[in-house]
Amino acid sequence: MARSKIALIGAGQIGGTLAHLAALKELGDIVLFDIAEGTPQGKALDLAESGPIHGFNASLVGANAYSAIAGADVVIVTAGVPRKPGMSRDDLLGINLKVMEAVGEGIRQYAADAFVICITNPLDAMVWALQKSAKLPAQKIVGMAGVLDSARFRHFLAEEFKVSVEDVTAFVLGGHGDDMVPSLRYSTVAGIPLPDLVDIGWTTQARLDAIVERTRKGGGEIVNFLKTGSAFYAPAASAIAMAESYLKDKRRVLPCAAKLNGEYGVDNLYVGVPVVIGADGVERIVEVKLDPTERQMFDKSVASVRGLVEACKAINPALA
Ligand code: A3D
Repeated sequence: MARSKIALIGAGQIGGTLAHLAALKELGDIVLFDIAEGTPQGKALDLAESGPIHGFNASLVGANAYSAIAGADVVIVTAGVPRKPGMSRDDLLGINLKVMEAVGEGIRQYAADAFVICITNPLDAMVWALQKSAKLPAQKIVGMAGVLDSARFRHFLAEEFKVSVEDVTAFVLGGHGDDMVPSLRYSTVAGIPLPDLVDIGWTTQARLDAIVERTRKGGGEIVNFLKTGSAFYAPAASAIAMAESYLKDKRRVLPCAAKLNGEYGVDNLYVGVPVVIGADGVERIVEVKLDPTERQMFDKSVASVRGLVEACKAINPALA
């Protein structure tokens, strides 16, 4: 059986980490693409030279031409600019929209059968624009945000309860912004919902509220530390989990930005919801019942995603 091919569009902080993880996990052969000359080539060679030490079998090449991604099974897109302190994800919209148009054209031409994972911010609007410009079916293109947001939530909860992260599950809905919706009643420790843990005195509602707030601002917390860029280790790990579920037909249930067509009462918009990822891409959108408070928060989050998509359409009416 031929090895899978993984194309990484953008060879920056996340792109390099994606290449490293994909090689360590032997997910397939890897192409790093970037417009910056030398960066993808240098990172690919450096990583390939770590192969004999780790003992992984994967070829790594760097490229500045889209033809190098031809026939890719998975494409992960991080091309664009990240946030600096004081910037919101939305401040990136104009610059990264142009990047998505160029990347979409490259994918359409050379990797139209790939499963595409977008990471570029502002995520929910950029994945929408990328689907439009790449002209891919909605089940073959998703945005990575929920896996990362729920991992942050799980990490904070595990610290709060002093239990293993393995036993904490977390559920996050909505757009990847400060108004994302981390759900307490669908998040658990070994199956015990968080409100029940308040009832048995493991924590308090006020402490959970503070954790929810920290989760919402989790990206900004790291930007403020790093000053010159944004998070990259956990974002890369998140996208690799999604790619692995597709390549190995694992059918994992992961929160992703998926195109909604009526689910959750939303039409024609990419929003974070739980989905099943298998060999056909997004095989199912999981639609849970929201209580009135969750519904209100979800609607607010959807409204801000819709605002960003409208801003994209205003910049480039051809995408509408
Ligand atoms: P960075 O290290 O700057 O890498 C971006 C790379 O994109 C650079 O190497 C650029 O040369 C390259 N690039 C720019 N324009 C193009 C183009 N037209 N074609 C190909 N490559 C291009 O950034 P990063 O890796 O830290 O972050 C990448 C993106 O991910 C940013 O938009 C971040 O905001 C976003 N991000 C999203 C999340 C989510 O959870 C959704 C988390 C963290 C970062």
